[in-house]
Amino acid sequence: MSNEKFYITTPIYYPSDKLHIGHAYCTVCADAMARYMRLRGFDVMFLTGTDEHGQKIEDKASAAGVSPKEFVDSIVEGPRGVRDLWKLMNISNDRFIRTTDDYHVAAIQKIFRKMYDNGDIYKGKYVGKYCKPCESFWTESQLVDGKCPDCGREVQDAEEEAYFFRLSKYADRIRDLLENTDFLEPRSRVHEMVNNFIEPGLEDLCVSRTSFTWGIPVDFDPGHVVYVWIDALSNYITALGYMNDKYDDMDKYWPADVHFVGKEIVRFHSIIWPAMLMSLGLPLPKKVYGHGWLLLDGGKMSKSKGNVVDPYLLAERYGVDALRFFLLREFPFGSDGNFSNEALISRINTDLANSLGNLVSRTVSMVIKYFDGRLPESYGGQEPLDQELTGAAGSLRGAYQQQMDSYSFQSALGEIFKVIARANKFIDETEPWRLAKDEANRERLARVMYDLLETIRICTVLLKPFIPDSCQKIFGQIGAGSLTSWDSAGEFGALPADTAVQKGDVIFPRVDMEQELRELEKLTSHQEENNVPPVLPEVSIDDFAKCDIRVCKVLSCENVKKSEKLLKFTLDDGSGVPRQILSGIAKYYKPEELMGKTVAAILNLPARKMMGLDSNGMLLSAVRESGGQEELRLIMLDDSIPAGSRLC
Ligand code: ME8
Repeated sequence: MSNEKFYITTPIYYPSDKLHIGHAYCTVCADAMARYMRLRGFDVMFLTGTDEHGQKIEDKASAAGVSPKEFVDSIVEGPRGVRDLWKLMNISNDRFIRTTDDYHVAAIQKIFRKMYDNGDIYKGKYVGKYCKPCESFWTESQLVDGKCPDCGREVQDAEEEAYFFRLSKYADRIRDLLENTDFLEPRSRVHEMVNNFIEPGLEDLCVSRTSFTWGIPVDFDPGHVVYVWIDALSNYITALGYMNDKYDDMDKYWPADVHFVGKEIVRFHSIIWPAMLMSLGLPLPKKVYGHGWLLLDGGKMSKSKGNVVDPYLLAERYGVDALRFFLLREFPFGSDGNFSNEALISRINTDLANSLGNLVSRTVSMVIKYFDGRLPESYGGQEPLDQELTGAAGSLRGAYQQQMDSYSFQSALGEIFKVIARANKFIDETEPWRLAKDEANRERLARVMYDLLETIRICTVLLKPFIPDSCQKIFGQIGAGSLTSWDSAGEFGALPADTAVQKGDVIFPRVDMEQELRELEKLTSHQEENNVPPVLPEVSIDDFAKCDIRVCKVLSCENVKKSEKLLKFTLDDGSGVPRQILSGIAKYYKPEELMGKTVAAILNLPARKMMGLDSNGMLLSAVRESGGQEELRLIMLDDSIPAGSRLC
């Protein structure tokens, strides 16, 4: 057993929407890696979590009519939220960080101050462009065709007093790190970083905002909140106890052995993150691995395109291990891959049901049939055919380790399935059913069965990081007992001679491709139609009763000058004094359509100023996203209800 440590992280997910299969991809890969290192005897720390601040969340929460914290709570902790998804996918993370956790918030304030005190953060003026969906600042020269270089969307002008991080100071060290070490993999990503970001000259980075409040306040200048990427990247150290007392694992686990990240956030992890660590005087992570994307019909899966694939649906239908296996077996980790239901079902059928499942069930059935479930103690010697199989199984661990150590999950599985294919062929070649006809072949038959069971055992030990639950079932069926360790997979012949097997359920049922494709089609379109956000955490009836929601009549409605969004309403709320409310619904209604209508408004919200005008309350509307578009309708009530009536 080694006591060496291994610290692995996933990106922390942005809980602006429910996670999709693309998000599950990286976490499943990281989980396989963490389990593999544990199998090897390493002391593993596997961290994942959620990145919960920023303007996008603030906007989404306000559209949903809840506070940002309530909004993120519902997606992180709520039913079918982030935590539930990781539980479902059998993710074995040791720690889960939320950037709204108190210890993280306090640590970020200290980290910011430390970089300010050492002169790496200074106050200046930000003039540039901002991409709201990516929460990224860009200079004019970094834009591609005037648009965000990451996502290709429109950017907006931004100018304000802000704090800056002296990224430029670290340009040479970062270039050296990228070009002369194997810090960033795959290597193709190095050229991308150097050509696109280092060559044009690294500029200082704007690291605070004043235009919204949902972030961690700079404690010595509270109008500013810390730029969300400074907050998010630091999770990798705050979750170990850096600048906080919640944990005390920095010495033990830092630096990270590997950060797994999607390719679009490699820039943050391979340029900004090492520069921050240099500024803090901390060692750098050993590696950043930028994996590819799961594509759907050739494009990135994203909620705004309305083309996401729901991992719940697939895991519940085919089993968690089948889904995990597909993600790890089908796509090379460093490149993009196209997701399709056909590919998923075909993998389940060929590799799991036909190759592995069949090998296990045929072998176990034969041991039961020919030896009443228990092998004898003495066998005949090995023949060349046996040696071919046992040689392949005996050397599998080495080939597998080489692939796993370079994060080539697909190839590691490829090595295992070569041996499984060899074992299935071995059954056809040795024809145990013919051997069984003659008592004189009993020792030969026992040898064949033993070779098969032992091959299955070795393959199953090495499959544990990928399909852990199924492996336990296979171990149970082949009578592996406690012989499931890494050491036991290094040599052929560890299984005791008189091993006993047990018939069990079919581990990987075959899937009817045609029928399933039809079903999935139906289910997915049904899901799209019902694309409703999660239910928020409960509130008490007393809290609800504090909301004063009234029936109002629209006395007048007009556009607000210079605003594309706002309509100005004058309402009869039954009090006899006209009430003015501004509402951002100009995109959905023409003012004349709303004259005289009976609507609902919450009256006891704090007054707000918008475009210099007072707004005293909020009109209630129904909001829904469909195909990436937001649809909104005002709540209209029966005209016979008098103004001023309370809704309860
Ligand atoms: O980027 N295929 O969060 P996020 C593969 N909060 N990976 C995909 C994918 C797809 N179709 N779609 C998304 C963030 N991902 C930040 C991280 S870390 C300090 C902060 C991956 O929820 C994506 O590449 O937008 C990224 O690595 C991860 O999901 C989280 O994305």
